[in-house]
Formats: sequence, structure tokens, C-alpha cells
Amino acid sequence: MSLIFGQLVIGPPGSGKTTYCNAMSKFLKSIGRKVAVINIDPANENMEYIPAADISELIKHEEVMAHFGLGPNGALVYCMEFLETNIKWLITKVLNLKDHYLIFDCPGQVELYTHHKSVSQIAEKLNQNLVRLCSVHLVDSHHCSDPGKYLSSLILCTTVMLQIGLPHVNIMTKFDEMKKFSDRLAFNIDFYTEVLDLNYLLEQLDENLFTAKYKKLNTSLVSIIEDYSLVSFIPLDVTNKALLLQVKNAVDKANGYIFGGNEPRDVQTLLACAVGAVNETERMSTLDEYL
Ligand SMILES: Nc1nc2c(ncn2[C@@H]2O[C@H](COP(=O)(O)OP(=O)(O)O)[C@@H](O)[C@H]2O)c(=O)[nH]1
Ligand SMILES: [Mg+2]
Repeated sequence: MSLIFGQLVIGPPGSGKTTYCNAMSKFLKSIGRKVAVINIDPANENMEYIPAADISELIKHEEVMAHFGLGPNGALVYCMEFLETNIKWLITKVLNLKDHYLIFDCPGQVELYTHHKSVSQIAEKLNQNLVRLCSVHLVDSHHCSDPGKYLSSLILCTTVMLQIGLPHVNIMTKFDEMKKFSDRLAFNIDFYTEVLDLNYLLEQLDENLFTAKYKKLNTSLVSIIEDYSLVSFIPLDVTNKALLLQVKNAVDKANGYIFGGNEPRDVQTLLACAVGAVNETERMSTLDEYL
């Protein structure tokens, strides 16, 4: 049996997951890849794509809320546990799409990725059925405008990477919005994307009356992030093909698609893969227009 490749698109509500799934699926189709988007967010609001499978065929979020008297978050957790219990439904859908590259649009509740087990169990079950996934974790670039928010994003990324246990790529979304708050950025953009020396971030946190109170806590959090040294971000504006290409190349490397995918290896595709090794000067010049 051949391998199936794909990505699990995760991140907080509003970080851009559904928009990304739509943009990335169109981009991949434009370079000749057969793609299917699977929606496993029971509360998804603005699906611009047509899902090849949709969790609402299995369970409906509003019905769970009404039936059990649950709020939106509780109902969502229930739906994910229900999906885990009924994983055969998803596996059957996936195996019917075995000649496709799969993009899973996931719910945004952060607890699903920080300590709840269902998503990682679902990923494990898919892995047992030869689905090779990479988690693609989206974080809104607006968090760079505030040192406290940026630090909490780094903690979130580190926790999620360790909890989900899949190959992982972090994306900083809505880069086109950067211009609106670039005057509030304390550092160059590569400080935020490459997660450079966080002692500078601690100095920034000390300058703020509120965050200065938590100096010891901030120092400990920074040392955890630096000890693991796992987090960096790829910037993305979904309308920019050069940035979509950089994300695609990173994800293809992470889930192993570049070694086992079956798309036509024409010159353009090979060139596209080669951009994975894009040098820093080139990458930064793509970003210049955003600052
Ligand atoms: N400017 C800009 N807005 C974006 C981008 N990606 C997503 N958005 C917007 O962010 C909002 C939330 O996006 P959505 O995909 O629904 O987020 P989700 O809750 O994570 O699925 C929507 O209004 C999108 O139009 C982007 O690259 N640039
Ligand atoms: Mg969504």
C-alpha cells in the first residue's frame, strides 16, 4: 500500500486556518498536485473550498450544544472525542482519497492542542493507516506587536509541538497586515520569525509596567523556549505565491512528501522544491514589501 501525505492545519481561532487551507489547496492544484481538503472543524464558519469530507456529515456542533446543553467550546471538545471514537468514518474517507494530498482544516480551540488527547490520537490512527502528516501551526503576526503576546505565542508553539508529536511547521499569518503595526515592532522582522536572542525580549517585557511584575516568570518561560529551541516561523500572506511556495517547501520536507510524493517531477516542480533551500537574503527581500 502506498503512503498518503498531508497536513493538519491547526492554530487559535481566527489565526487563518480555513483561509490557508483554501489558498494552499489552490496553490498546490496550480502546480499539478491532486489535493483534497477535509474539514474536521465542527464549528467552521467560512469554508470557501468544497470539502472532500466534512465532520458535519458525522456529527453536528449545534445539535450537540442543544442535546447536551453545552456551550460552543464544550460541544467542540465532545465532537472531537466523537470523531476519535468513530475514527473509522474518517479513515474510510481518507482511504477513498488515497491518490490525493490531504489538507485537514482543524478546529481552533487551543486546549485541543495543549493538553486534550483526541487530536493527537486521531493523528496517530491516521499514521497507522499510512497517512504521513505534518502539523502546520498558524499564529497571527499581530502577536509581534506586543512582547507579552509574542512570548505567549512562543510558549504555545513549543507546547503544541511537544503535545501533538508530529513533524511541525509554524507559520506567521497575515503578514500583509504587518505594515499597520510596524511602528510598534521593537525589532527587525527576522527577530520574530527566527526567534533570535530572547534576552532582548526580556528587556522589552521589563519596560512594560504590567509584564515587569512577572520578571522571574518571564525569565523562566524564555529559558524553556531557548532550552527546547524548537520554534521559528515562516511568514505568510495568502495572496503572495512566493510565500506560499516557501511554506509548501517546508511542509513537503517535514512530512516527507519530497521523498515519496507522486506528482510529475517536471523542471518547474523541481525548481519549486529547490526553493526550500532559499537563502536568507532572498527570503528577506520577499518580506521587504511588507515593512
Ligand atoms: N489580511 C489577511 N487576512 C487574512 C489572512 N489569512 C486569513 N485572514 C483573515 O483572518 C480572518 C480569520 O480567518 P479564518 O481562515 O476564518 O481563520 P480560522 O478561524 O483560523 O479558520 C478572516 O477574516 C480572513 O479573511 C491573510 O493572509 N491576510
Ligand atoms: Mg476555520
